[in-house]
Amino acid sequence: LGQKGCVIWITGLSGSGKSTLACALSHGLHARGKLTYILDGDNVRHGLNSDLCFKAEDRAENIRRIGEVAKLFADAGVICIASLISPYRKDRDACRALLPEGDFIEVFMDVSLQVCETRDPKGLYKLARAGKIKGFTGVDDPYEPPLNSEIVLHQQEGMCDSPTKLAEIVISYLERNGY
Ligand code: GGZ
Repeated sequence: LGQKGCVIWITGLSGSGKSTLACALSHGLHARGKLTYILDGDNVRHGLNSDLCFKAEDRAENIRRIGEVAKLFADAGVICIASLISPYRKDRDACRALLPEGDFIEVFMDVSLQVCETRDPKGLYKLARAGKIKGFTGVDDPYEPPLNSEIVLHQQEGMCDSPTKLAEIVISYLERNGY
């Protein structure tokens, strides 16, 4: 294969652009002849993790399983892109600890709650504010921002870089680090 596997772990609030970045990243890497696989929280919750809901211990288990599966892909030489809110630092760090030093690359989508809520692509914040979804991250459930992410992608209202541009930032990190 001639390719070193790794895990790119994209964390951030709902609506921060995790899945969009995962997609753009995957396209950009394919164009460079790399093999990738996306594990998206929202998708994996329909299959492997369909027994889990959004209480803290279920989120922890969702993250743990995705971390373990991501590790298997990385072992196989694939660049595995995991995109899920993963609100708890402890759970993210446990996934990091599964991989050899350097092979877990955390990408923090640093987008304020206000911006995510303005975007509200699926109308979920609106439902959460109306009390129709309980325990929604950022509204009435916690999000612990990473303290030492390898990559932080800031996005402010009205100043959004295109997904391709954000993906290029991650790809140049990978290239600089031999992936
Ligand atoms: C947060 C929720 C919730 C609650 C449903 N809190 O933006 P989306 O819609 O498409 O992605 C979110 C997804 C979150 O799943 P994750 O597996 O990424 O979460 S975690 O890492 O915390 O396990 C959102 C939708 O599911 N969603 N209810 N209560 N997001």
